[in-house]
Amino acid sequence: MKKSILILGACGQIGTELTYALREKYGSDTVIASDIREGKEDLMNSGPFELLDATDFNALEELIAYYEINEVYLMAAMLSATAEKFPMRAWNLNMNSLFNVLVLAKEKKIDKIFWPSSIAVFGPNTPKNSTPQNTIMEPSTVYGISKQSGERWCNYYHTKFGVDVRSVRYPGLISWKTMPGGGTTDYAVEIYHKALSEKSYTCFLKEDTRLPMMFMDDAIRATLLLMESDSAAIKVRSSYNLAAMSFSPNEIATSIKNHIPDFEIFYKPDFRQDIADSWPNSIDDKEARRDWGWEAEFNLERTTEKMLSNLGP
Ligand code: AKB
Repeated sequence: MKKSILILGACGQIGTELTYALREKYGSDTVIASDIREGKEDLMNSGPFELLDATDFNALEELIAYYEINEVYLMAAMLSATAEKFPMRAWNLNMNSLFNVLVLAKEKKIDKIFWPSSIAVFGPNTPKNSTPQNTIMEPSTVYGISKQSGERWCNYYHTKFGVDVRSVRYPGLISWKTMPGGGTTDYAVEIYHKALSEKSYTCFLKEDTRLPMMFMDDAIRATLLLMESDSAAIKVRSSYNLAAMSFSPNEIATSIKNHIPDFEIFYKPDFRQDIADSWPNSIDDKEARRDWGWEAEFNLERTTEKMLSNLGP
C-alpha cells in the first residue's frame, strides 16, 4: 500500500523538523503537514499543508479519508510551563487529540501512530539518576499527568485492540530551526540565541539544575528509527525512555564560553524551577537500545558547535 503520512502540529519545534525529514525520506507529496495555525513559509511550501485542529474528530477523519492517510505523527501538545497556566486547555488538547487518533486506528482508518511522551511522566518520588524505564511515576505537573495518562491509553489500545502506536519519552530538545514554546527545558535553546545576540542570558532555572537533554537531529533519528522498526521488536507500548546527555545551566554556559569567552549567565529562577526539580537528572534508555538499536550521537560539545554555527553570523 502507498505510504501517506499526516503530521499534526507540524509547525511546532519537533513537527517542523519531522516534516522536513519525512519529506526528504518519502517525498514531499507523501507527507501532509497540518497545524491549527500557519508556520514557516518554507515548511508550508515544501509540500501539502492543511489548517487543522487535532481535537476536531470529524475534521481529522475527513482529512485522513481525503489523503488516504495510513500513518499519523501527533505532535500537537501544550508543554509543561504553559500547561501549568491553562490546566484544562492542556488536558483537553493533549488527551482529546490522542483519543482521536487512537479511535481512528482502532476503526482501522489508520495503521500506525507516533505519539510523543516526555521525561515529565516522572515526578519527585522517581529515582533521579539513570531513571529506569519502569519505576515510580507520580508526575506533579499538569503536562506530566497528561503524558502519563496518554502512555496508559496507548498501552491499552495496543493490548486490547492491536493498535500499532509507538512512543518515546523525549528529554528537553535543542534545535536551531524552530523555537520551542512553553516548555521548562526551553532555556537550553534561548541561551544560544541570547549568547549570540547579547552575550548574556538570564536563566529561569538555578545554575545546578541538571536535566536530560537531546539535540534535535538525534530526536528525529530516534523517531524515524522507532517508526521503521519491525512491530514485533517493539516491546514497550507505553513509551520508551530515550537519552543522549544531561547538563545544568552552568555546564551549558561553560560550553558556550569555550566559543564566546565574554558570554555571561545570570540566574533568576521562576515557577519553572519547581517543574524542573520534579524531573530526573538523567535517564537509562537500555530498552530502546536493546529493542530497536537506539544510540545517541550528539553530546553537549557537539550540540553547542552545531547551535552556534547554524544560528551565528
Ligand atoms: C518541556 O519542557 O515541557 C518539554 C518536555 C521535557 O517534554 N520540553
